[in-house]
Amino acid sequence: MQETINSVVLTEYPAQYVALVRLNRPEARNALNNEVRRQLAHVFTELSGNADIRAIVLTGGDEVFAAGADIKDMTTATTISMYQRHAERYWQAIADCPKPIIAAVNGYALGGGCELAMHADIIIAGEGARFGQPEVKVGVMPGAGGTQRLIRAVGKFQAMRLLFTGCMVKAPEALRMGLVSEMVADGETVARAVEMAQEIAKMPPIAIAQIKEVVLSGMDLPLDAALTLERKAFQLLFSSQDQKEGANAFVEKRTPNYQGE
Ligand code: DAK
Repeated sequence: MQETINSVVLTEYPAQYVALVRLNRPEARNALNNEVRRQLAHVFTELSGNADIRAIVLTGGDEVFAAGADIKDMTTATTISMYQRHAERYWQAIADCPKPIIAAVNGYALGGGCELAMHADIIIAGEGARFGQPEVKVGVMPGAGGTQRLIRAVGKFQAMRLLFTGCMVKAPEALRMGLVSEMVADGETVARAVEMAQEIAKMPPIAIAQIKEVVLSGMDLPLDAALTLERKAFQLLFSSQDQKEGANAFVEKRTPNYQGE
């Protein structure tokens, strides 16, 4: 089944409980203009509230994941027009998505494209993928979390190298740096991401959502507060039917069937 939201962002359902969101602006190398951002936000808001979806794969094209914000739009942009755009609302819809997001990256993930990939929870890269934050080369800097998410992913010294020079790193190096979760052959990126999404979709959805919330919220808290958050979320899961199902299935030596309740 394929549902076309419209031309620049497509949503497919390649397996039960799994949605595949695909950027579709190949003529501009999937550059993220306002319409792409708006549609992405719409799709992620819808999927966030859809109980039939337990994992989301986000991808671009075979040659380019996304070449960043639309530089052509920037030639006439002013401070006020950038402010009034409030693009952060669109990005926040992705950041707030409680479901696991797996980015399947082929080709270039640059600038806003790299920032988009970093909104995911897991990044599967094709061997030919390239990551970078080249905003500095066009006179600006990352504006959608690139400085903050990159330093958290790879640490100060790699982040500064990428941010100051705008250089690209190929998938094997990105994997070593911690910017990529797994590297596969270029032709297998989406299939592997969907396979992993299916694996995650078999897990108890409330536990998965709690893991995501605690990891992302906890990483910026003092350790004591983060550990308290973890403990409370752990205790909360004992109210779920899925917790009983998981424990009973183990004891009865059968595969658990999680309902998300
Ligand atoms: N914007 C607009 N058009 C782009 C584009 C981009 N980022 N990237 C490519 N295109 C267009 C090209 O202009 C060209 O269009 P035509 O000339 O055919 O009209 C077409 O796509 C094909 O591009 P190329 O001929 O360059 O294709 P190649 O395969 O040779 O090269 C490339 C692919 C991805 C290596 C190259 O296109 C490239 O270097 N692109 C620019 C990469 C880049 O510098 N990205 C960073 C952009 S700055 C914000 C949040 C975030 C941001 C800003 C604000 N707010 C919250 C407010 C982020 C900023 C950025 O990302």
